[in-house]
Formats: sequence, structure tokens, C-alpha cells
Amino acid sequence: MDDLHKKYDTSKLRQVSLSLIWDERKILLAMKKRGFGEGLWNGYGGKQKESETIEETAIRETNEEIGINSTEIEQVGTLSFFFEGVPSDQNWNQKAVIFRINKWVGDPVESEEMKPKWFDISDIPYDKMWPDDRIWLPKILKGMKLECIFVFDADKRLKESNIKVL
Ligand code: 6U4
Repeated sequence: MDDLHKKYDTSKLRQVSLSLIWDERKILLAMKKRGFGEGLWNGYGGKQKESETIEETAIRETNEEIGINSTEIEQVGTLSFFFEGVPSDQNWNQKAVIFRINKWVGDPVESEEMKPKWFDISDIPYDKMWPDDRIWLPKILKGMKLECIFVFDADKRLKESNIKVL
């Protein structure tokens, strides 16, 4: 496989947060009810504001989308997404910074944007998730820290991937 890390410049991508809660038995995913990734189970997250660090984005977006207050978060990887054949003004290319939420206050609740649900670690609904998730999520759940690049076509089909274990 080509070294995508040489071919694609990830340094200029706009950043979004992608947060997850899990332990050795279960993981909290959330159904995206609207916008990018609608109809897919996903982590909770969204676009970084200019005034924010990416950690602040992760805490704010998690609160907005599933109602909890994160009190301890840990960065566990990055996912750089490139969509080929999609005009750049659509702004689909993005870098998702993945956080594990280790401590939080409150119970997850449904919002206008997302509906949270616990899944057994052995029963993750990969068929209803972004196609890259089945590649990186099992590794993250094993405790690996990753730097990943995923290249999609305009129909959101995954074409190429590269995973760097940190
Ligand atoms: P808003 O501003 O909320 O209307 P929206 O279009 O809903 O924006 P955004 O930016 O809030 O989208 O959410 C993008 C979220 O989707 C981020 O948490 C990252 C995540 N995401 C994007 N592509 C993904 C992919 N291929 N795999 C994955 N998560 C992805 O697991």
C-alpha cells in the first residue's frame, strides 16, 4: 500500500472531536439523527470553534449531544478523512481527534442531534457505522494509540487506509 502519510497533508485539515466511553464490557455509541453521518452509530463530537482547544470542543460537543459533563478525557488517536471528488467548498475533509472519556457527571440522554445507547463490546454494530470504524475501533479498544488516514470516494465508500500505531 502507498504510504498515505506521505501523499496526504493532514496538517491543514479542519479539526473535529470524536469522543467515546467504554470499559472492558460495553461501549456507549450514539445514533446521529441529522447532518454528516446521519443514520450511523458513532462517537459524539463535532467542529472545533476558533476560540477552543480541541479538548474544549470534545467536552462541549459531548455535553450538547448526549448531555453529560466530561471531567477526565484522554486523547487516543486521530483519524484524517479525505474525500476524493468532492468539491473543496463542501469541506468534507477533516481530522477527527479521538478522546476516551474516563470520568463524567450525569447520565447520557437523547438530544436533537444524537440518541445514545450502550452496546456490548462483542456486539458493536459495524454494519451501521462509518466503514472505517471496523478498522480502527477494535485497536483503540485494545488500548492502542493511532494516527490513521482514510480516503473515501464521493459516495462515502472507503478506498484506502493507513494506520500508524503510536
Ligand atoms: P453540525 O455543525 O453539528 O451541523 P454536522 O454536519 O452534524 O455538523 P459534525 O461536524 O458535528 O457534523 O460531526 C462530524 C462528526 O462525525 C465528528 O464527531 C467526526 C465524525 N465523523 C466524521 N467522519 C467520520 C468517519 N468516517 N468515521 C467516524 N466518525 C466520523 O467514526
